[in-house]
Amino acid sequence: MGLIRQEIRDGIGTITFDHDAKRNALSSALIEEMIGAFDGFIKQHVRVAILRAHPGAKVWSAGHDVSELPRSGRDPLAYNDPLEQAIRAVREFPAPVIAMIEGGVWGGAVELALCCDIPIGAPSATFAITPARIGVPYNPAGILRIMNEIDLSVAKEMFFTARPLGAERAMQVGILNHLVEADEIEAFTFDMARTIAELSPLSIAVMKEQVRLLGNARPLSPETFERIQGLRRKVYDSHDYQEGIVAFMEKRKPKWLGK
Ligand code: YXS
Repeated sequence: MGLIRQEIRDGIGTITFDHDAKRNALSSALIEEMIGAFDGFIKQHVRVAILRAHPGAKVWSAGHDVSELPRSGRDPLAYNDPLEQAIRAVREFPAPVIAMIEGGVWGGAVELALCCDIPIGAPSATFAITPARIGVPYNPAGILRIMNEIDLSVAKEMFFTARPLGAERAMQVGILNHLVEADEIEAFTFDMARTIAELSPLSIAVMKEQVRLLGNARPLSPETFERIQGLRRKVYDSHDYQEGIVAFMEKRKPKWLGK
């Protein structure tokens, strides 16, 4: 069953999340289809990609598929986790990726949206970073990427409250480049895509890769790396990590013990 729909027209590649039954949760199957679509866009020399949900969607994506979060003892957001692979696919795609956002964006899907090059939202767009809801220790690469995209104090508020941020606030804090009425967002997005598609693809591809490489340029001593890994292991070996996932699956509030 297709979990995404994809289309190429006039050098513009569109990927539409198509798994409303699971609120477009970023399962490994959906991510595999998404990465396959990006690979196809590269072969077809697509000039710009658009990542979206259905028109009028209540949920753009519910984030990582909680049922696929590894149980105890393993890093829940390791380098080869499907969500990390999806984020790398967007960041390394050799053309701009526009996130056209209607509806709620949850958990790791916020990072996916932020890693797109040009986020455009409708008034229905909301953004909630939710590891604290699930008991997951977000990964260092993801934290750094979010720190690079929004003010540190706003990022901390989002991590520590797990509360959704509305579209207006998302505009104020730099999560969105544009806030466009729902009945205009498609025309607005495709107009921008057409503008990009008419410009030099090589120049744009190299500028995008330079921004990615320069954005990653923060030295991390082995000691700091080991300290971070130790902190993370403490969480994903904990009771609370298990409890967060089980509570979600049982549709009840988690009982956190802080250990
Ligand atoms: O009960 P059924 O089988 O119909 O399935 C339900 C939900 O279980 C399922 N679903 C998900 N399944 C796996 N992973 C998810 N993230 C997920 N979200 C939803 O979809 C079916 C319909 O869900 P339901 O009834 O709750 O829909 P709704 O319209 O009432 O509410 C939509 C949401 C998005 C507000 C609600 O589903 C929700 O709060 N979902 C969880 C959002 C979330 O906390 N995501 C973070 C996932 S963990 C993650 O991304 C990172 C690891 S981290 O946490 O570190 O950021």
